[in-house]
Amino acid sequence: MVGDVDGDGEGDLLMGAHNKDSESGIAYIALGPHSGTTVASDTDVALNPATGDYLGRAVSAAGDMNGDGLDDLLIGAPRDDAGASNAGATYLIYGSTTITSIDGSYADAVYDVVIIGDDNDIQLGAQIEGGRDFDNDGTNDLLLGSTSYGSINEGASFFYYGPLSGSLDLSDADATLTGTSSSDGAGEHGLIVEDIDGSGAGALLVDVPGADAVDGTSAAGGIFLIDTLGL
Ligand SMILES: [Ca+2]
Ligand SMILES: [Ca+2]
Ligand SMILES: [Ca+2]
Ligand SMILES: [Ca+2]
Repeated sequence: MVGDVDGDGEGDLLMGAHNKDSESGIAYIALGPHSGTTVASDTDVALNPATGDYLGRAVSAAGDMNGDGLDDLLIGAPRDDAGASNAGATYLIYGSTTITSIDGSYADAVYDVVIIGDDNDIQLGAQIEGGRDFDNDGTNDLLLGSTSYGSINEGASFFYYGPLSGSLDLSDADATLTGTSSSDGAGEHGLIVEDIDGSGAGALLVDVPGADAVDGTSAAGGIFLIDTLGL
């Protein structure tokens, strides 16, 4: 569920099918109310990929990022080539009472904000966490992960404070959390924990499956909690 995207008071669904059409992928929006069985052909909006983009590998609720009262959508296309070959892209699409008007469009033609990867094969958009407010300022924030980022595939997570606008890349991230050794895979999963006590800072949980343990065990894996970004 991604909240109410079209403002009718009913919860809506966002789904990705990244293997469709030889791994080009597709993303579906199914507007509520929901009952019984809905098949892909019944959805209200289907967004098309560029060839081979792996569209919909990750999708996430964004919450209301632009303050218009409608919930917004995050869709990943990790093999998009806008920044570099298979560098990937993450699209933010604002909710709209006329969201069905984009049915059949290409995702890269209808996004409101895009974050693009800028190095070959880092596949930005394979891990997306949105819809939560890290710093309790009333606007949700965004955490993206790339397990193959870096010269030794150490991986990284990229954190952005909302609101977002325009075309962004990795250099626009407000914080970058990188792995330290080969094949750490930092960024495989990430979670934003909201600032529930009003201290001004929540926490980030970043999964680093290849991290070495403190006792020296190689690639034991670990979940890292980051509660200050030093910003
Ligand atoms: Ca709705
Ligand atoms: Ca909105
Ligand atoms: Ca590609
Ligand atoms: Ca925030």
